Amino acid sequence: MNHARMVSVSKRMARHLRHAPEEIGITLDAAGWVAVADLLAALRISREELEAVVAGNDKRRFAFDATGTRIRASQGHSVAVDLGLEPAEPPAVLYHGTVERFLPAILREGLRPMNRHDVHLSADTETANRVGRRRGAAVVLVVDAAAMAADGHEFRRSANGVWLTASVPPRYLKRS
Ligand code: HQG
Repeated sequence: MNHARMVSVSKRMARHLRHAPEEIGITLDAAGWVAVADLLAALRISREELEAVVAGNDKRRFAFDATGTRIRASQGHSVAVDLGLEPAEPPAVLYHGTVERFLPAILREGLRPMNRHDVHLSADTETANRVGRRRGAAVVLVVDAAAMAADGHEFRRSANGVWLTASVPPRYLKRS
């Protein structure tokens, strides 16, 4: 499969496994899983193509279950799913990539999950920069995750290494 086709299938998978399963007639279970056979039929791709997309995905966005019969997105959902992730102790500092035009609102009301379930945070500034750049000139915010955890905020880590939390009040944020 060439690169363009990999990206195109990956984008369709992200859309349907996170946001709009009904558009292709699939249903996610409570934890976000769908039968691989159903996804293959709905996307009209082969198992080999699916495996190539999952293995070749730059962010490892998708994961098979232990038996390889089900697949889900590892994070980023807007539909209601419970990924079943256990709370985990975050690194002392986490990062969030955004853009200048959102800063006044973010510094006033904190980071909110917007359309997704959780605020997405990165363990390194490079990743945060990349996330911010999707929208323009990236601004990286430093999150005092140690203080948040000490104050009782819960963090979870997705299967592909994204740190998730419900919200980040402004007092834990500063510009890098
Ligand atoms: C901003 C991609 C105004 C926030 C990435 C962000 C990530 C606020 C946008 C993953 C705000 C939400 C998630 C507030 C937050 N006022 N704006 N109070 N609080 N925002 O896409 O973090 O490629 O839902 O800064 O790599 O950009 O899809 O979140 O700019 O890991 O796998 O509101 O999506 O991964 O945007 O990105 P998003 P995000 P994938």
